[in-house]
Amino acid sequence: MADRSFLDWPFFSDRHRDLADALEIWAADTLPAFAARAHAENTVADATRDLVAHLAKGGWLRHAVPTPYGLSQSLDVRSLCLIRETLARHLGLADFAFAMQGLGSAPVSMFGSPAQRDALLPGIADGTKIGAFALSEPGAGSNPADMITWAQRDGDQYILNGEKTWISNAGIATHYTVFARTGEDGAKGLSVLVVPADAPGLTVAQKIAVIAPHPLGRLVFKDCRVPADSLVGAEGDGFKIAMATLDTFRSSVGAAALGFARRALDETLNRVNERHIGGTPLADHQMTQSRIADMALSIDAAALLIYRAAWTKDSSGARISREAAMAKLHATEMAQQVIDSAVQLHGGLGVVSGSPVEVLYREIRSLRIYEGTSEIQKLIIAQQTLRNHAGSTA
Ligand code: COS
Repeated sequence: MADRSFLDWPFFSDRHRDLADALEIWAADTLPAFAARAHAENTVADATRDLVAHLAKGGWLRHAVPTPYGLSQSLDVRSLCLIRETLARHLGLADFAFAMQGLGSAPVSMFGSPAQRDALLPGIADGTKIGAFALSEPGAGSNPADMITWAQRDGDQYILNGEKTWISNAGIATHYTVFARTGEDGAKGLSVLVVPADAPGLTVAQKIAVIAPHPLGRLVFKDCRVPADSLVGAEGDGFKIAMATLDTFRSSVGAAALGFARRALDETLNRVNERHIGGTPLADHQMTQSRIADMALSIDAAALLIYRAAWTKDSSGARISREAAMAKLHATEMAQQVIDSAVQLHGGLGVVSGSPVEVLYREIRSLRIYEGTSEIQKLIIAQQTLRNHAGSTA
């Protein structure tokens, strides 16, 4: 059982503690049944659909959308993080299914009109609709301002042409929030539209297989027509909507990494107590203890950064680009190292296909890339730090 003492930290209220406790029980009961299907390429899409349905039935997706369809007036980042951390500790694909419902619908949750919210969010919460966030393109990942997918206004419609890639839930989503250019070059010419999966002219051109199976793919838009009222916010708002969405969700990527790292530490603690070398448990060897200390310390440091960022967003509503970037950067990089130590302390068992730490070793890797690479997080932190310094000395 993972260390739960962090729930006593002042970042949380009783409703967060109750949420974490109830989800822990649900996850332990529900998720083991999904493990085999979740880890195989040919069953992962169906497993994700089923996980969305189960998460909805458990009421957990009501944390992924705001009131009146969800539980908080605006997305409660501490709840998002606690849910992602808990699900990731049990099953990476359950975290993925939850996170994509939130991320895929967030532009509508945060910036949509009442009609757009009514049309999409009840279905996201009850699992009858599946969301996806379509930002990256073959030539525009780290810098969305370079994107070239076009949405051309034509009377009461937009016509989309272009390509999106690395799109999570491609092929199983019912709705894509698609970022596209409606105007001038650069960040100010971008907009967001909600595109149903069955819109004529939209195809899933390729499914992409990755080291830890997830539904992922490439979308092609060829004269894809959607009603003009699919536009979220105003033309030109796209870049800001993307940044605001990522501001809310980046800490939660750190939280998923934290869940993976906590699971790796748990598995390792069991292993080093069971395994004896020269008649003494591995746990009694000082070199083991040195690794355990590093793992425990870096997990707590990451948790502090994540819940600091989440609490700051929830309590002030302000931008948390720097705090979220720190949380994501530190948590994902530390989790990679913690999991590597877990594999090392498991010895040969750590590299057996399908063993828990071997699965974690593959699961963690993409988190250092998606929703902004570690290098991008460093740029955000540095830019903000330099800006703050300039502001304080001006
Ligand atoms: N909320 C609202 N507006 C925001 C914002 C936020 N959280 N963050 C930035 N903006 C606004 C800024 O105020 C600025 O507006 P003005 O031009 O009106 O002043 C505009 O957006 C541009 O901001 P900034 O100059 O800080 O952006 P940069 O071009 O420097 O951004 C980074 C560069 C690297 C931060 C950005 O491109 C980024 O986050 N890239 C990674 C994208 C990513 O995660 N890709 C993965 C795909 S998702 S899986």
